[in-house]
Amino acid sequence: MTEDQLIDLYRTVRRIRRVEEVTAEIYPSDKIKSPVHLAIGQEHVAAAVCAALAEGDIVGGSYRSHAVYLAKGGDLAAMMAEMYGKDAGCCRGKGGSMHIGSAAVGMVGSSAVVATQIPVLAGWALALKRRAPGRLAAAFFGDGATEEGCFYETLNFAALHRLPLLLVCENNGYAIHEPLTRRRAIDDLGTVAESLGVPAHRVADGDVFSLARVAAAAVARIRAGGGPEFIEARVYRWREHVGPNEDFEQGYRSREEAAPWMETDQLVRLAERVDPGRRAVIDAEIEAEIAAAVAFAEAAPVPPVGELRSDVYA
Ligand SMILES: Cc1ncc(C[n+]2csc(CCOP(=O)(O)OP(=O)(O)O)c2C)c(N)n1
Ligand SMILES: [Mg+2]
Repeated sequence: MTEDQLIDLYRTVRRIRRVEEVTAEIYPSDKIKSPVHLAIGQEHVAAAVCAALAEGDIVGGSYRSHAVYLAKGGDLAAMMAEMYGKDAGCCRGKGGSMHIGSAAVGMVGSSAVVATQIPVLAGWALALKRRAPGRLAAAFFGDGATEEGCFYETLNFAALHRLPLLLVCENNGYAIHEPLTRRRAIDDLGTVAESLGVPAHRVADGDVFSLARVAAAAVARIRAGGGPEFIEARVYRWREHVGPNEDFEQGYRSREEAAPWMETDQLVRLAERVDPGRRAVIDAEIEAEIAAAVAFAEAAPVPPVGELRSDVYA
């Protein structure tokens, strides 16, 4: 990784972390008009993967997609306005946190229906294969998504047709409150992908540098026509499934279980490698950008009533 790539990656992860921490602070005020699923603790996956992507590549994710949107270059003020339900939001205030997207940066959208982004991104991969060889689509999803039928159907189809599709599984070990160990007999999700003909790579400790390396290599092979690949990044969700708080008192998981993941915070590991002076400048720029985005969202008007039925298909 070059010095510039390291600094970019630090900036991206730090920016996402701080955006979500500020989102969590604002949330109790009820100014944010949709539920928030925070990626705090696992935001480096989207950052490391998107660092390997180009502008013309397409991404999409689940309801937990602030990181994907921001890492792909999505406008922060438009995302904040979206969460506030404002007309200036990236989806005109009609999607909210769970359904962010931006055609301008190739983020086709996020779906709250578990795993449904996977076939949608495969459709994009098919279109790109036919119309824009060399470009690819990347689907971001959780471990729970690998239990849905459309996951298997899509991987089979993608492998058969050698689609330029990168499958990124953010395995945080839980689907809401249910641990992976109570849902599957095996915990190596890559073997599931491989059984369908999709080469798989596992980053078992979620290490951001390994992830960046694995993602860059997979992206290069996919661009060259090698067909779909699957990356399983083992990570940990620091906050509750949905909402701004910690949830270690709820009884389904413990702070002790979280501790090793927090001790190896990938943001800190990145920060340690960046010159402190340089870091201070970046951090200040991020804080200023976030403050401006929040002010923008607060001041922006809600959509006019006449807009109620526009862009609504059913
Ligand atoms: C098809 C479908 N079934 C169930 C739900 C309810 N649900 C919402 S989030 C979730 C857990 C998904 O877990 P995972 O894919 O691991 O993602 P994570 O929240 O951990 O990022 C479930 C079951 C849903 N939204 N869609
Ligand atoms: Mg999960």
